[in-house]
Amino acid sequence: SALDSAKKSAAIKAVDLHVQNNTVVGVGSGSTVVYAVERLAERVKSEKLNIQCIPTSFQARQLIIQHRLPITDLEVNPKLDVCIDGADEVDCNLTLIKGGGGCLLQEKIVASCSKELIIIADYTKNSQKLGDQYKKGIPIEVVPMAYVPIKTQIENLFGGTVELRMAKAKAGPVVTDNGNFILDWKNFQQDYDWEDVNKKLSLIPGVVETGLFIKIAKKAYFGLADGSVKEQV
Ligand code: DER
Repeated sequence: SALDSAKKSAAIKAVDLHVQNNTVVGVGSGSTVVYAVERLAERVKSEKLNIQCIPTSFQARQLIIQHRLPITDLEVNPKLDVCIDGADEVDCNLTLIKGGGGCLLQEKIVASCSKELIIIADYTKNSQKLGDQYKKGIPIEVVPMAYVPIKTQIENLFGGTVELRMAKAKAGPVVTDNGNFILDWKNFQQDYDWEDVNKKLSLIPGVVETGLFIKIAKKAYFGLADGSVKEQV
């Protein structure tokens, strides 16, 4: 599909421009990153590249292992050269919504340990303001016992509606790789000062991490329907 070829072209561009010999690369989560891991495996094989990969989820871990790429972790490599990851939406300031795949906590941790976070996405993620195209809400990872008071607190402080993310292939709520729940904050005001909102959200007891990535991403590559790639810095 046009969307898949858009994802693939963004992924190839990012891997080819940001990964070289001896790079320690953070591997993000979601569907776009699959193309990046495939490109990494291709280049390791053809160029005999020596790289090490750090996963940001069980899914990323499986991808790295399936492609027989060298795997490491933050204990051994607490500083990475680059993290390549997807996003649910990117605004004009390179502020991201992440967590659509429920992996935001480890994604943000690994991104914070990387010299640069490079975002790869298809054209549907390229917005002016958060909320223009992505309607599933801002994901917030929370300690399960506190999800109701946190939901109430967010709605009282900032408006909108907060929903507990329910699983599709399992009865009950989604449980993250870290044993937590995800709240999705929908119908939020689009002209918020996201840095201020993010700080206030993070201070609510029981909030583990938010899907707002502010001043973290260095660059975004958007694959377009015609196979070309648009860059945003
Ligand atoms: O959960 C995440 O943050 C992922 O990066 C995800 O949002 C991107 O998913 P996609 O590449 O499948 O659109």
